[in-house]
Amino acid sequence: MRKIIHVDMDSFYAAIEQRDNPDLKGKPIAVGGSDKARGVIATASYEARKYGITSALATKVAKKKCPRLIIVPPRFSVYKDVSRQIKEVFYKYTDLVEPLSLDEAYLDVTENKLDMKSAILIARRIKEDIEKEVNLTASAGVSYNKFLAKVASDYNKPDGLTAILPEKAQSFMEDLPIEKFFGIGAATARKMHRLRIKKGIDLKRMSKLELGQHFGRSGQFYYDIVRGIDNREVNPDRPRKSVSEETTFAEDIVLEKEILSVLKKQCASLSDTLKKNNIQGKTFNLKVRFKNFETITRSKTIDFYTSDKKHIYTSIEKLYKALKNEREVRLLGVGMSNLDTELDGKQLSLDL
Ligand code: DCP
Ligand code: MG
Repeated sequence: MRKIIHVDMDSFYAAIEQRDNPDLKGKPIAVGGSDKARGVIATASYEARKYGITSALATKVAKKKCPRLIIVPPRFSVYKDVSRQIKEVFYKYTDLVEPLSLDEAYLDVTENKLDMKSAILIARRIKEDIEKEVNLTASAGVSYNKFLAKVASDYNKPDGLTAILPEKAQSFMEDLPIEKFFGIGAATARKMHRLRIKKGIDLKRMSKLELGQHFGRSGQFYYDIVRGIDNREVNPDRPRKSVSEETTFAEDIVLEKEILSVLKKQCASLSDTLKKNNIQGKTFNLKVRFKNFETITRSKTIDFYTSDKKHIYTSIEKLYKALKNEREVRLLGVGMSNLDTELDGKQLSLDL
């Protein structure tokens, strides 16, 4: 099961304007074009949202809803800089980062650079790092797929942190009002209301066929997501630097035969992942953690790229044997770095 985090900054453009101009703090403001130039609102501060000011609303209409609304012209280069800074925070934890816009991204932290087990803890750290780095708040959602993580980040905005655990996903989705489903826009929500679909549970009562008849191909998507099914992968926007597999044992192991058999399985699985993603590598990495948590790593670089499981295992086996280890082992990991990332996703697989 994967661990996915979705991070979304709170009232992004407006929060930056309030951060940089103390006069705007605590006030209803909106970033956008002026009413005289037929402008529209890009986003509004949470103080302004109470008056019904939302993205894409005509500034003229917004001013009517809230006469003391302060309109601030956008400063896109500043927003881009902040966006770069928050991405650097994400990359501290994983290279599997898929930005959706300047202010939000999916992260796959199933394996992460800090070896942290709890995705909720990572999400909390990311929120703290962002606050420290750029002095703004973000909301985060944690779950086992993209859809649920996205719904979760939106659930308790601003400054929220919501996790949807696997055992809670069904009831969470059943209770969720359908307009809160990411991907169901206002028009679809109205159509669903006409069909008496108000919450996830109503959607769940519809068969795949019925949903298909009413909503076409999207119907199939709705059928899956209301059941917490979403197999989309996090597509990183920059090439991966390494791929790895690791296992922590319930009970420490010491027999070389047993250790080598685990490493062999890990190499096979690593080779599968590499092939599936069309990646090859030149550097093999072995990681061993002992009973006392002491961790060592060993690597070997060869002069050609490979994803072949025999090549990988031969090197890993040599690296392990060279340790002449006699201590109890609690974790084993194998990985490849120095990747031929030119291939990453760009070339068709040659599986025949
Ligand atoms: N944006 C825009 N026009 C839109 C929607 C958004 O220009 N129709 C811009 C302004 C937002 C930014 O993109 O600040 C991020 O969009 P979000 O949907 O994440 O909205 P906010 O971050 O502003 O608010 P929230 O706290 O709801 O995420
Ligand atoms: Mg946002």
